[in-house]
Amino acid sequence: MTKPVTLFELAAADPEVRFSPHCWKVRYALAHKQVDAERVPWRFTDKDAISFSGQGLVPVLVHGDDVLTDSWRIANFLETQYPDHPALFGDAAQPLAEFINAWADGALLPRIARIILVNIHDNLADKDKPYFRQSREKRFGAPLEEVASNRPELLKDLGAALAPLRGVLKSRPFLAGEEPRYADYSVLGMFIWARCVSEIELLQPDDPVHHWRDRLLDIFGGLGRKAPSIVARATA
Ligand SMILES: N[C@@H](CCC(=O)N[C@@H](CS)C(=O)NCC(=O)O)C(=O)O
Repeated sequence: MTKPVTLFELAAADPEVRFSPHCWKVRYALAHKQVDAERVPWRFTDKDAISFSGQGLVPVLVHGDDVLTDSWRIANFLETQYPDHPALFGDAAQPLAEFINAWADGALLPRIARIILVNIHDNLADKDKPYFRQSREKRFGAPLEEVASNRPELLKDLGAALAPLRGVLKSRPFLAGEEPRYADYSVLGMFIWARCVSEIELLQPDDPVHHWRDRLLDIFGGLGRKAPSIVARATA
């Protein structure tokens, strides 16, 4: 019997705009595993709604009686729970996917955050704005507008940080090889995050990373490309 699955996802003022990179990793992991989930919008300040998980961050996945937090742990849980569904990690690649996930979180997330912080703020529900401003200004040590002020420099820095990914994608279509797996989704989450809340284009059109992102936006019936966003884009 299939178990009921619920995913709590970070939402902007528009509840359809679900922009968290970590939640997107889980959306892709669920799609890859062919597991349906009820998706519940959650706001930064709705801490009570997920207090049952023992912490205050999303994604939170409720799977039958199990409550899971942290996208990496959720991916591992899904892989174990659904061994007969398409493999998220494949062969012995799980430790490598863990590294990629850590690289995306450590090297890409803070760089992209600096670029889109103000856009995120402006698209939050009003009740979330003071919390976001205060917590992120503390984290980045400056007013949001100041953190994002030198955008050309920040984009250049992001471009340089993407060099390892760019190199790999010159010789294969996906990080995981011929087919996409969790390693790809953990990096893609960062780009969908930006796409949901900002018009800023992070990648040059001729960048192999741009083409890789396009391929991933189109899989699973255009899951990423069709993601509700504050920006009106062609989805075809
Ligand atoms: N390592 C966690 C990170 C989760 C995380 O930082 N989630 C953010 C949304 S992207 C959050 O819930 N933030 C709530 C807050 O800042 O209060 C994961 O991979 O799931």
